[in-house]
Amino acid sequence: MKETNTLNKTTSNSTMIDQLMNDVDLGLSNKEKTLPSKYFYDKIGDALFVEIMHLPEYYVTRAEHEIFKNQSQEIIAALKLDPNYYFELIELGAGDGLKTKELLKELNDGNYNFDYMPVDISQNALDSLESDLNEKLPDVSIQTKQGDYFEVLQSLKENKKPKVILFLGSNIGNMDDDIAADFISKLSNSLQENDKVFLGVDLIKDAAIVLPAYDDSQGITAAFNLNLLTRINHDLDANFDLGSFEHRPEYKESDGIAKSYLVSTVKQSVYIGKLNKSFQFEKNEKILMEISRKYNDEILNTILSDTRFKIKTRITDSQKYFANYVLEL
Ligand code: AVJ
Repeated sequence: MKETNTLNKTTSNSTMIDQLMNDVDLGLSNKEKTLPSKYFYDKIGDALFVEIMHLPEYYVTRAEHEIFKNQSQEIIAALKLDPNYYFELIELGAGDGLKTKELLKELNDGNYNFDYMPVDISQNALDSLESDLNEKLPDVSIQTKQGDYFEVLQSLKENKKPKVILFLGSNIGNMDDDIAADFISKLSNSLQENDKVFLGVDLIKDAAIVLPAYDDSQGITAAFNLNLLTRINHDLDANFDLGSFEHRPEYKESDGIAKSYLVSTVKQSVYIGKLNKSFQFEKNEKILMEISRKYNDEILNTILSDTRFKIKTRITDSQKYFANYVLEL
């Protein structure tokens, strides 16, 4: 049975701009300037991220894709799915759904009874995912929802249908540990006893592997970061000079956190029309654009410690670069 629903957008365009205004003002007024990475994903950002996922240096997607391709039966078993029982398969930050499609195909072939509900900040990404799935897996029922992760928590509580939540791609890594713990705790309080979470995280490893993933030789990741300045220029009538900001990622295995900065190469002032405000940049002053946290069992257990979740199992790729954890209440 196929069912589509495009009417349940949670964020209209104007409130998205209002939020962007507010977040940019806050971030650039901070002593250590920062901009929220969730705004990377406009039309150009979505396309650049698809390119990132195919970069030779960006092992993250490939490692998780390998798990979904080679171990989909293990995933289904670990989640204790049963063709006789209905569930909602809800994916937070679905993007292009590349890995999920492997699982959807397996579930479809096995006659599992479910609805697929991808959530994403980008309506554009959801539209392409929906038409792609309608073409490739026409029997899978899909209902898309636009919004950020926190916005979907409320809607999870609204029905008591059995749920499997997919939170893949190390998307959780964009949150610092306190925010991740708060989010996971709220998520656990939105679910019922037998619901499951399938959480994909990038594992802590050598800087020689992690750093190039955020500093590719073709400069796609640099363009991805700079594109947020272009978006702010466009959406908030700002005058960032893209030629005077340089992409600089940092990662130390001892922290386990990759950080992407844009560095102002000159002392300069940037005017943001919609805020009617100027922001001063010293030469070499940095804007923190994104954190990409890497994990191990201990870090994940700390994040889970104040939540109702327990780690049930973990599945890794052949190189042990990436792990998918089953979390249970
Ligand atoms: C989609 C958040 C998992 O942090 O690795 C990739 C985003 N940024 N290259 C990541 C990203 C730069 C990605 N996540």
